[in-house]
Amino acid sequence: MTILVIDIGGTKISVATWSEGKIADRAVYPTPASPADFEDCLALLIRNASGINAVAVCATGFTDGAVMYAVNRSMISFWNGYPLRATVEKLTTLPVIIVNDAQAAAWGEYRVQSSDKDLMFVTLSTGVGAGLILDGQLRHGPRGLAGHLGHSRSQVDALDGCQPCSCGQLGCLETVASGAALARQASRELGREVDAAEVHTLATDGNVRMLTLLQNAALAVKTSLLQISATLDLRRILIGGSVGLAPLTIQLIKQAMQQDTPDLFKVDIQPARLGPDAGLIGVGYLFVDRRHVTSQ
Ligand code: BMX
Ligand code: ZN
Repeated sequence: MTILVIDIGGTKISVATWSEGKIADRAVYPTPASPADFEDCLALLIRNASGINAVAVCATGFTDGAVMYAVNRSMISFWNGYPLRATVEKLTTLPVIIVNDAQAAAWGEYRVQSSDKDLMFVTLSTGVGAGLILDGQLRHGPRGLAGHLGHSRSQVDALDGCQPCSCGQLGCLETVASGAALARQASRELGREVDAAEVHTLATDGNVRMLTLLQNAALAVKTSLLQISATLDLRRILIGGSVGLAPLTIQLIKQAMQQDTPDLFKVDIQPARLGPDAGLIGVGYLFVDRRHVTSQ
């Protein structure tokens, strides 16, 4: 079976063809800002695919499998009840699935690892998302919200103080450690526009203020991970996403984990095995493994 797999993020859309857990013809496009441009982009991706048997889409936001909703309402402006499944079904008669991006990536990581029945995948990218596998089942939740760790209160404030989150709460982990949050804090600190990639480059080149910013974000992530792992008794947590896969990020979270953490609560932190393809590979597996998904 060959599946067209699409990963819709807050900043970019990745697309590929999936066959038996391997992807080919990967391409990346910026996420369009308007529904009309977004639908044109989807139409192009689907029209260009040949020899496929299904379309499997994972996307930022939570979903009942048909409609997309935003938790962070500043990320995709029209994601407030957007009928993604119906939109894709207008473009193809093939079977379609729609899943949250981090949940799909968690399933991908689960399918390619060997032993653990429980696994958590955390993406640090435009936002902060996560997916949970418990006892071999992907946890979706009745509303599709499971895994939205990025919207739990961070015990560590951002360098520019406790900030409102676009989900309506204050001081969420996403306001401290997401790519958007790093860019916001660095831009205020340096007095010019800086994106998350530049924060990493500057910190790697010895900029102490940018390194302090990344250390603070890593401490926030570690503190949140400790809480969830103490709650669920997780042994390993996998980190992905464009910010999460930066070598400095993993190194700083590991360092934070070694500091002031009793051995009992230490968690093994590793980069996602599937790297930036975890969502694309995972959503293909989810299509073929649909029986493993719990919705309640
Ligand atoms: C946000 C939320 C999550 C998503 C996470 C990472 C929205 C639109 N998205 O917390 O559903 O998993 O960001 O998303 O509310 P990404 O686009 O940064 O990969
Ligand atoms: Zn929030």
